[in-house]
Amino acid sequence: MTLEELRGGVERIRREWTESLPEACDLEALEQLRVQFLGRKGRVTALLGRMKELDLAQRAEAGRLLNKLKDEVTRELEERSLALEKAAVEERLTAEGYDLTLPGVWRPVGHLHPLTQVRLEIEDIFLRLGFDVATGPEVETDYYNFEALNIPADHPARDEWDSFYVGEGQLLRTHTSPVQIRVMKERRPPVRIICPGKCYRRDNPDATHAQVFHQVELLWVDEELTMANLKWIIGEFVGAFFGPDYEMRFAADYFPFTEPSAQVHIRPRGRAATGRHLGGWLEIMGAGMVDPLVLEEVGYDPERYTGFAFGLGVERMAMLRWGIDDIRLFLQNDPRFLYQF
Ligand code: FA5
Repeated sequence: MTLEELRGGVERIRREWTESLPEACDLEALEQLRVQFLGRKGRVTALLGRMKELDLAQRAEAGRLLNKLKDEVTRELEERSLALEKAAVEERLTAEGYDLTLPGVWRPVGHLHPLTQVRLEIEDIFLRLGFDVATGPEVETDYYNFEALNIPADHPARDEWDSFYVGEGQLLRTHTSPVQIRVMKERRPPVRIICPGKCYRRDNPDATHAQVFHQVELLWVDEELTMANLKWIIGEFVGAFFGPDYEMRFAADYFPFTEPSAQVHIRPRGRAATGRHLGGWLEIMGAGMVDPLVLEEVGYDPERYTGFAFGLGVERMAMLRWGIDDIRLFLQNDPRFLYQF
């Protein structure tokens, strides 16, 4: 073979390639064409194989011609392949009847339950004040729920916490106060914790009482703590959570595990009170100075340490914040209620 014959061969292949390419109407036909021209036994490859018949001096020119042909064929093959793929996708979309310009379907995105939002906000306020979060079991023993809190079996105060018993000496905790005992038994003072969690009581359900509700317990034990520190911290907390449109008052109370004891009431005023059914005072927590008997029970020296604690109703906080007049709404999971928060 001469260089001229090779040149002729290149031109012929080029021409035939250009004629055949538009006829390959799908990816399968295109693949056949690729094999026919560029495959192991294809026409370009065959011509490349014949280069050795040329004089050495002519091989460089022949190589240039053949490489150019191969590059062009490869590039055009790729272009055609992309165009065919695109056309195939478009054809499928048309056949399936998709209209990509139609607006999408609105899918509701979930969010945190209002009670979770309130709990997280309460935790946030106390974390900033230097408290840790501690937790305890919901199925408690009589000892932690009552005995260690200075409420022996025959104590009349047990009537306050009508309980769900689940077995001998075991009950669903009626408050988060047992977590105080568990933490104090594990740590030495100073102790500064809050304990959020569920509580269970056989209360008659009404607008402000549920049988399952949430509390956040607070406990601070250190040297030289007084009722003034307790009042200060409650004031800080109520101010941070409710802002200026709410009033707070303390009233005397009794708990066997605190002395003295108090309850805290909150009432919206001004704009916050407008149009609310629940316009009056609502009790949000019980509080007090930890009774020395409780400190002794956990092995703290009551001569050296004092402490204070409170138990806060999370539902009540949410009710006051949003003007919700029935606690049962939180448990019904009605989306018309929940999507408002
Ligand atoms: C207690 O549970 C005490 N453990 C609180 C405490 C802790 C006092 C530490 C002193 C020191 P009380 O039963 O009052 O106290 O409940 C505290 C708060 O929980 C109430 O103010 C109220 O906000 C909420 N609460 C109580 N019972 C219910 C209920 N059935 N439904 C919804 N919230 C309730």
